[in-house]
Amino acid sequence: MAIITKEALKNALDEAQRIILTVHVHPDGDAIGSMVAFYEALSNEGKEVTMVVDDTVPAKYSFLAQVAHIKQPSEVLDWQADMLLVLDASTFERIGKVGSLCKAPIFNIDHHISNSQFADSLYLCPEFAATGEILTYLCDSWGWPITPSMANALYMAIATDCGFFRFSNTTEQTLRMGALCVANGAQPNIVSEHVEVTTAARIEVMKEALQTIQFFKAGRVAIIALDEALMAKVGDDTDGYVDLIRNVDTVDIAILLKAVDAHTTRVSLRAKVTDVNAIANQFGGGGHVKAAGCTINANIQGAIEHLLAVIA
Ligand SMILES: [Mn+2]
Repeated sequence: MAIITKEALKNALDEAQRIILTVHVHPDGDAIGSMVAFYEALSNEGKEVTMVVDDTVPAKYSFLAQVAHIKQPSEVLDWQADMLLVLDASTFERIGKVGSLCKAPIFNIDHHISNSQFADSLYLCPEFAATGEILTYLCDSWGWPITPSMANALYMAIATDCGFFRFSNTTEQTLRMGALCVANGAQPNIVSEHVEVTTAARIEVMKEALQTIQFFKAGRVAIIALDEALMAKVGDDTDGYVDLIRNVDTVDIAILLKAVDAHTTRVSLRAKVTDVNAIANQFGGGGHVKAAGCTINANIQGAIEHLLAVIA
């Protein structure tokens, strides 16, 4: 493993002809926006690029033209490449089957402080709010044109990872990179309309989810729990649930629990003050200081007990 500079990354990209691009499973706005934007940028540089994700891509991202080119692993006919470029994923496991199917040298561009340094070459910027912010910065500093469709994708990537410029990871540079996207043709209202779209059915599920909210530790910790029955109605799109509790005045740590089965619970942690990356680390997970995730081998009630035991 080597930590590389942006110059070394540029040299490696210049030399590579065939590049396979991938992102983490359960792809979010940053993962998808970053991947389609860099797909276009690398294609414009004359590269032969394949995008692959070992998961379904949520339909709300399909307004971005290049999303139609994203393949499932079973659709990739040729895994030979000069480079497997992994965006926004912090561990080898997070790229699913792609990691075993592609044997090319792994390059990783990421912003997770918990990055496990799994790649052969890592370009890591933990102070950046989004992988999309890194890519906007790279395109700008390398003089790579940012087309209107790239700008929309990069804007979506940045905006979705910083709560549309509201979270603590939003820096002066985050706003500058967002502004650069808009200067190059990104349409913030169009991105918001697609990404924040909801349905009447989803609001009905949210009504049920609201009933599960519990407060602990004098209101500093709030938990919203989606049991197996609710998860079946929610599907993969669990965006927005943690937002129902994170803005409560007394709440520091907002936790979304998602039942996978009777013995497994996925946990999303958001904080105003506490280092939730450290909490997630205790269960083998991680992420960012103010936003992290993990999986606990227990049912929802068990997960609540485990979490409350490690939260001061
Ligand atoms: Mn990200």
